[in-house]
Amino acid sequence: MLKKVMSEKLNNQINHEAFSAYLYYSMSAYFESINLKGFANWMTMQAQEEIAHTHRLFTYINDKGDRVLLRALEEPQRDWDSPLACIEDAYNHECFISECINECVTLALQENDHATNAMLQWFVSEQVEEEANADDLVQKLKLIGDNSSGLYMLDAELGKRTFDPAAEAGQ
Ligand code: OFO
Repeated sequence: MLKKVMSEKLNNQINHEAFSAYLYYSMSAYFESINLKGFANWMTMQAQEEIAHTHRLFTYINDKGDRVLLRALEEPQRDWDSPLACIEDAYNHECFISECINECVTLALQENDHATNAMLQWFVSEQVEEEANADDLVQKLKLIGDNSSGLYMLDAELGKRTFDPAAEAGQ
C-alpha cells in the first residue's frame, strides 16, 4: 500500500506524463502544419514514449493496491514562431519534468518508501536522456540557422525515429 501523500504525488505525476504526450502531439500537429514531416514524426514518437511513461506509473500504483485517479489535462499550446522556438519549449518542458521526478524521489526518501524510490530511478535516468535529446535538437537548429537545406536534411533524419515499446516498458 502507498502512503496517501505518495499516492497523490504519483497520481499528479501521471497527469504530468499524460500532459507531456498531449503537448508533444500538439507539437507534432504544428510541424505537420508547416510541412516538416520528419519533425512531426519525432514528436509523435516522443508522445508515444510519454504514454508509456504514464502507463508505467499507472501500473505501479495498481500493483501497490492503490487507486489511480485521473485528472483533467490542460490544453496544450498549438502554435510556435519557429521550429527552434518549439524545440526549445520541448527542452524546457523536459527540464520541468526532471524537477517533478526529483520531487517524487525526495518524497519517497522522506517517507522511507524504498519500493517507490527504486521504481522512480528508471525515470531519473530517462530524464537525463530526454533532456540530452531535446538539447541536441536545439543545438542543431541553432547551427542550421536560416539554411533551408540544413533544415531539410535534419527533417529527413528525424523522420527515421521509431518507438520501441519494449524498451520503454523495461523489457
Ligand atoms: Fe519526456 O519523459 Fe516522461 O515526461
